[in-house]
Amino acid sequence: MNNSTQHVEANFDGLVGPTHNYAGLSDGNLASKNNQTKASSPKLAAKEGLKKMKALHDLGMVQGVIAPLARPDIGMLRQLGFTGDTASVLKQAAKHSPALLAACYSASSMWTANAATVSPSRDTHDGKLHFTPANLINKFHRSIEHPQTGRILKGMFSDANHFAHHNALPASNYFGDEGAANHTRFCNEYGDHGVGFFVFGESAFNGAMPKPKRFPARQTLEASSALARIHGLAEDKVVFAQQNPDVIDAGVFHNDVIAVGNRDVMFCHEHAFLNKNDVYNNLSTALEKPLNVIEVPESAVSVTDAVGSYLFNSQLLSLPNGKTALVVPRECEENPQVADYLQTLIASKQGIDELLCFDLKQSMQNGGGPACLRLRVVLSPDEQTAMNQSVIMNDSLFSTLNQWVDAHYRDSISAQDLVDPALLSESQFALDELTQILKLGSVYDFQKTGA
Ligand code: SUG
Repeated sequence: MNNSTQHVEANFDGLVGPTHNYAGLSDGNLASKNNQTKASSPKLAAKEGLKKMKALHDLGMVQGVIAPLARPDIGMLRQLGFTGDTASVLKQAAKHSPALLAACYSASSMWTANAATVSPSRDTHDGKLHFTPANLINKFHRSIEHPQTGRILKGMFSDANHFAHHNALPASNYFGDEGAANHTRFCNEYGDHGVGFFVFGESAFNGAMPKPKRFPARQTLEASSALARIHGLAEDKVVFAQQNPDVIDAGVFHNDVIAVGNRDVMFCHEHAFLNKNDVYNNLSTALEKPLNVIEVPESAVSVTDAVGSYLFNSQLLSLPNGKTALVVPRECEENPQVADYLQTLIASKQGIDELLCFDLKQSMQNGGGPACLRLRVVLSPDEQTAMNQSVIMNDSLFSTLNQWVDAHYRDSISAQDLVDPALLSESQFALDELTQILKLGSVYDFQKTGA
């Protein structure tokens, strides 16, 4: 039996894929819409992400890598009626539906906060660490992620004595599930029994509950409830809360754009939740101690500035030196209100001791900040030993992955490049090599993806 203080929270970041591009695919995600016509740089994007991973590893955190999905999804394009050889499939899709081609090319799996909901073994009925890949049903380009995501997670956490993998929830709007972006775990020590905090945007079955009017609510109460049941969480250790529909309409498409939690701290905007006082009280009751809520008032940082800077899409980390760090994107330093607020926050010693700032512009331009890029997994020492060691960041993996990116990634991709069959073969070649670097086994079904 492992001691509760020996458990760690590991961050598994999505490695940006070789087809990273901007296509305006996410209604309700303002950055995605605003950068729709920009050229992307897959090489820069992957390197920005790798730098963040390496920096966290250097600080003594357990940091892992999640492989990107194989894109384009030629199998899906064929399923949708495009025929012939691969080049012909790409050409027909580009002619008849550029949006569909872009959707099947999206490197959106990089935002691994949406990969799955994860419940640590200490919280589950059978003492195993549970994973449910998110169905991401609200956006077509994301709804096609979960089968491959599930295979990759199994390639990383394969030991059935320790790890339990579930199928994604049914592919219906009733069960819209966005994974860890709408789920946070609070606890005392990571190895103590924690509280599962599930935040939904609307109820699919109860039409009387409030809903956003302008943009979609991606997570339903019904999905969140099913996840808590499937993972076998104790009822008194689960709290459900509804996102404020007005903030969804202001561009907060996931809860992790307006709130972040770690251990017994929640850093959030005052307008994040409906019935916020009940939410805070319920969390404290389930936690069996007062939750430290660091609530940012609209007068200090408006919801608009929070969405523009991604202040709350930060990582709240317990560093091995005992300090708590907030990992923010560079955009927070560039916004004067947010930068001022952050200085006050650190000086006020409310539970966040230092700031770490990263340039993640390539991901930010598609609406993905530091917190979107990582999936948190609390691991006991035994689970750390049992998992695939080749996905854990260290100096050697950092240098191998940088060389791999240099060898295979393009400097730039625009919409017209998506029809180029060479981009597909370059991506397939790169990912084939990656499965060997990360010892993942055959997680990509290239035949089905048509490469
Ligand atoms: O689902 N963007 C992603 C961003 C996900 C951010 N994740 C979290 N908040 N956890 C999304 O909206 C844009 C793709 C494009 O437009 O090319 C996109 O999918």
